[in-house]
Amino acid sequence: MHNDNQHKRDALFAEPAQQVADFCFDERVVEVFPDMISRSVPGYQTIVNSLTQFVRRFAQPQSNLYDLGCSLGAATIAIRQGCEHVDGCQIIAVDNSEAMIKRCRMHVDGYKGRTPVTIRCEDLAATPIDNASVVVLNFTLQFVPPAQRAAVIQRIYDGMRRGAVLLVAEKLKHDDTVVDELLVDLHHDFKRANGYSDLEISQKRAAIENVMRIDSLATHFQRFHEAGFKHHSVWYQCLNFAAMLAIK
Ligand code: GEK
Repeated sequence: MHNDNQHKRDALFAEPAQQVADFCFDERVVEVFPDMISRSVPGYQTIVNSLTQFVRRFAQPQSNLYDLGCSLGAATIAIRQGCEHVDGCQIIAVDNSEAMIKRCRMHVDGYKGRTPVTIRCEDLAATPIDNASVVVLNFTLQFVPPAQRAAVIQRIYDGMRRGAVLLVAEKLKHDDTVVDELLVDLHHDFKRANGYSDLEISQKRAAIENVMRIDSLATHFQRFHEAGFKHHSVWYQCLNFAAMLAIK
């Protein structure tokens, strides 16, 4: 993203806290979000850039494209770049953080594009999905309460056209504890190499633990299968972060 935000460094967990509060997507997070996500999520930029390629292949004329949990609109902008030559597309981007949505509107307006984009502040579980050719959940499903996830995926499936794609990127847990501990450790090394201190890493971990509940790959695949998707796969993985696709 090319704006001033990019240069605001995330230091939200740099000072020792008496008690670490649960993480939430408020104004303070919005301020540093692009820096936070790129220094914390291995492969994030590769995944966002690749969305354009997927959209080029899957966007159908006169269809809707959804970015659910859009934050500041990085994926929305990538989606828009992919469908500019497809007639009659419409993008719907939603996030339930008012602070994110306000800044997202500014970001998306800063880019030219002929595809109309509707940006709404709402819970994605309530977003009507209809006539969709592409649906993106880029690191969002992990914040939806686990008990709601199957229903969310089912509603998405029901609102998709035949041949449409669902693109889901998530942090993963591994049932094999040796592998899980190794990948968690390597992820912390990745964060350290990107300038986060041990204190920042441990306080962020404490802040996020009640808010972000991660699934295993087997759980994601089972959910896709049960919703009715004909095909699913991982198309990219870096450490314990993976991008998956599911085709109706
Ligand atoms: C990107 N996709 O840059 N309904 C709507 N939004 C939600 C919900 C919900 N129920 N729960 C959480 N969110 C983006 C990155 S960030 C990932 C997505 C991260 C929103 C939340 O407000 C936040 O903006 C986003 O999901 C998750 O490609 O911070 O690790």
